[in-house]
Amino acid sequence: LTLLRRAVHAIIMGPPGSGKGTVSSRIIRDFDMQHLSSGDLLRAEIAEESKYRIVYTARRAHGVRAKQYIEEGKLVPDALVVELVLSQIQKISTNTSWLLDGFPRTIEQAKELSKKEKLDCVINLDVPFNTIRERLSGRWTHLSSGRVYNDGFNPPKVPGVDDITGEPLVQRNDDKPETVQKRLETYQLQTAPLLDFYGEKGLLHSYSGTKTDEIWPKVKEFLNSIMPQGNRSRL
Ligand code: G5P
Ligand code: MG
Repeated sequence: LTLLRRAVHAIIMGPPGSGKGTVSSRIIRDFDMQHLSSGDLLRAEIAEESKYRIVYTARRAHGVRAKQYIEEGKLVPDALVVELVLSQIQKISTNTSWLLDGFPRTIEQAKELSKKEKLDCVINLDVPFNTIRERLSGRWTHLSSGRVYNDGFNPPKVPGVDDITGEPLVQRNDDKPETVQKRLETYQLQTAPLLDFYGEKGLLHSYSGTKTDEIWPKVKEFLNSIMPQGNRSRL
């Protein structure tokens, strides 16, 4: 007898630097979900295209178009991100649960997503902007996996080096203080309205705090309530 489990479709949102990537890595460690981060997808496209230098005209060159917006702390145009993320979701099998990180980020993107997919919940990380400004100056990222570290909070075992692959860590171009400020303004203007949008649909689960270690147990408790035993396929 096979126990049928229903795939869960979740979103994790919050201002830049609120801990979406950090909490997502704990979620996929403990729950059987596939993580899709729109920022990681965009950065992967940029890295791929700059590696080959030549952008084939047949390719859509998402990365080339996205790069400038990201470096200015602006949102990449809806049409580009929607296509990129929805095409990745479609590659995930229908009985696999997924967690979208950083998408949707505008009402328009949320409407496009809702035309294609049913959502179960939206986890919102509500972290004060001052806490965020401090954190992002100390962030180190492993670009190809999206793993993040922080000088004080979760430093890599060897400074400047990813724990798993041994590859070098970098500071993201958009973590400069002036770009962080711009990203926070963009969030306030274009993304914060989604809180009402999902709140009205009864999907929003908000967690406030200044420390991921305090927020995480509450997120985990909530996910346990909708995915008993971590939703592992063999129960
Ligand atoms: P991204 O890549 O989605 P943001 O700006 O939304 O970028 P970001 O910066 O990736 O979000 P995060 O994932 O929320 O932040 O946070 P994180 O990386 O886990 O944690 C931040 C730092 O704090 C890390 O160093 C971590 O170790 C540390 N930390 C975590 N918890 C704690 C704690 O408790 N204490 C301390 N001291 N430190 C802690 O998007 C990038 C760009 O891509 C484009 C946009 O241009 C965007 O600006 N983009 C889109 N454009 C349009 N539409 C979309 N849907 C788009 N998605 C991406
Ligand atoms: Mg992130």
